[in-house]
Amino acid sequence: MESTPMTDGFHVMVDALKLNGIDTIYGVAGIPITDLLRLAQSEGIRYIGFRHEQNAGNAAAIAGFLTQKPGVCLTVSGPGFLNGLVALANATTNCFPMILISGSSDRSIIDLQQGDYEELDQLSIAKPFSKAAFRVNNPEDIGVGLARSIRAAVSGRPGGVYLDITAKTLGSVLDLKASERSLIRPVDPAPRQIPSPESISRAVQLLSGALRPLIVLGKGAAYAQAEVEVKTLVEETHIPFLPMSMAKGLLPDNHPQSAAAARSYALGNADVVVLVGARLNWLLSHGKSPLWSESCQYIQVDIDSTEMDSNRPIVAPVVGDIRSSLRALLQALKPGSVPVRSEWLDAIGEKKQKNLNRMAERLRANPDPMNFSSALGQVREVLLARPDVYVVNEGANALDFGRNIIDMNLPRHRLDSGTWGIMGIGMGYAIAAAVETGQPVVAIEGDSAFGFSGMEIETICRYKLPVTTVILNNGGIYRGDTGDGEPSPTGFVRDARYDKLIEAFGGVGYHVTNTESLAQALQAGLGSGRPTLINAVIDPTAGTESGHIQSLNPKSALHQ
Ligand code: ADP
Ligand code: TZD
Ligand code: MG
Repeated sequence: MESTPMTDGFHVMVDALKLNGIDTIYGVAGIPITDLLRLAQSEGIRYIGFRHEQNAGNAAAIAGFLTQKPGVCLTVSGPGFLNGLVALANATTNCFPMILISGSSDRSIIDLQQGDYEELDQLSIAKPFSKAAFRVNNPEDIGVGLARSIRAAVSGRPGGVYLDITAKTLGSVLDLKASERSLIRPVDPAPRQIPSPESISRAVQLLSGALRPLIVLGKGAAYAQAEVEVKTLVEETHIPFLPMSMAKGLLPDNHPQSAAAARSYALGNADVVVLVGARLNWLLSHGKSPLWSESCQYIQVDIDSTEMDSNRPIVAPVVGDIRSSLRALLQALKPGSVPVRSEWLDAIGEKKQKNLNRMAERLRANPDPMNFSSALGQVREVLLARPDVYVVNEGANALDFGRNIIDMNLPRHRLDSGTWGIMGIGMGYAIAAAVETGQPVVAIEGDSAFGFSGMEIETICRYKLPVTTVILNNGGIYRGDTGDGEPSPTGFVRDARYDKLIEAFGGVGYHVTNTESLAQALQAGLGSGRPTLINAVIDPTAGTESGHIQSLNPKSALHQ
């Protein structure tokens, strides 16, 4: 008698991933997923193995941001899952589509709390940190589980999805025919969402009465790949624009209508603001004074209707996907329906020039030791000639100075701490940017920020990725210690040689103490395409506590 061809959960999972065009997986191996990773690799899926799940998860999340396809991270059960959870939560917070797939131990043991290897009720734990969470208990349900995860990750407001797959499911056998029938490739998982005509009329009406209009571009517009629509809107209406940090490059930072160098002036004086894929959260002072005028009125373009009125009343909510919404808006705007207010443009232009001159002066100064401006001034010069380079940036001063000093020319080329202001995204984001795009990456890192994911330098060397990490090393969180005695809560080892770390794994390290050698090392790193780490020594007294967000830092009233 002929036997029925059989397969197992491992194979079904790999087939489901392949069917859905998942060509790269980020993760850390172990029970019960090791064989899954081996099989995926042998079936042509690229597997990037990390040293810690949080970094693998961050890589998956930013892959999702870059590609509009959910980035996939695979982790082991219990602690491996928990390590990945911060990245899942960060993806959800930032609206990046990712799927965290974790193996899990035996349900019956977990539910009776009988103490299994890496036992944890993962599904319940993941729920509050994810946009959606599912568990697959049978191999024939893997197809449904992955299809629902993909839809949840990319439809509407994107986010992190948790998919729990039990060890038993992976190991179970099933009929090959049944397995083939069970696979699903979701049709149109992120459908266009056309805004209502009334919402467009309301927006046009508000804009036509504006005296000092402003467009604020957020990373939602970058994710939506709306650069063509954004450019048309900005250039046809002559409205000045302000990019949030990860929206830099949607239009080049040197665009004449950019109000970035006159940020406070533009926000403080605008009377009608169009928010395009940007939330009025802490990064925009919740729309409140003194940054904003009390009388400012908002048009908000967002795919998530519940975002409206979250901080300030939204007079003209436009709920839809950004590309469709901007197209509808452009169609409704007749030539001249937004009057050009030259006084407004001139005032912004004047303020901008003053601030740019001031910055140029700071960038030109060449103090010894280097400070943030002088070091980043060199990085800026080198990168001006390399718009193709992806820039990753985290830290406090290293982040705030980096955002202002480094100009971007292309969309989605700046990846940073984002909505949470989180440390630890650096190496994960850098690795995924290199893997997903094949382009060179420069990671501009505070020395503290780097430490959160620094061990992935080995991963960068192992996969020979074209990543140059520049550590702005001021010897601590915000600043370094200068006295003797017990280390302060913010200080690290003085004169730390981070450049030697990368040498342990065969990469190239530079220790630089002046601007000239910093520029040379960066050129060399970019030119070689080899894993490079530049330890740039910064004056330990150069930074300010909490960088540019000191106002958010409560201080003890009794201490001083
Ligand atoms: P930023 O930090 O740059 O200000 P946010 O992360 O606060 O940006 O805001 C991004 C917004 O973009 C979110 O409210 C999200 O719902 C929205 N968004 C994401 N993708 C789309 C899309 N395709 N169309 C419309 N809105 C989107
Ligand atoms: N932990 C996490 C996960 N995220 C955080 N944001 C912090 C801690 C607190 N924090 C900041 O907000 S910035 C920062 C920490 C620890 C590091 C600042 O030091 P740095 O940058 O060396 O990276 P500068 O250039 O010295 O300011
Ligand atoms: Mg530091």
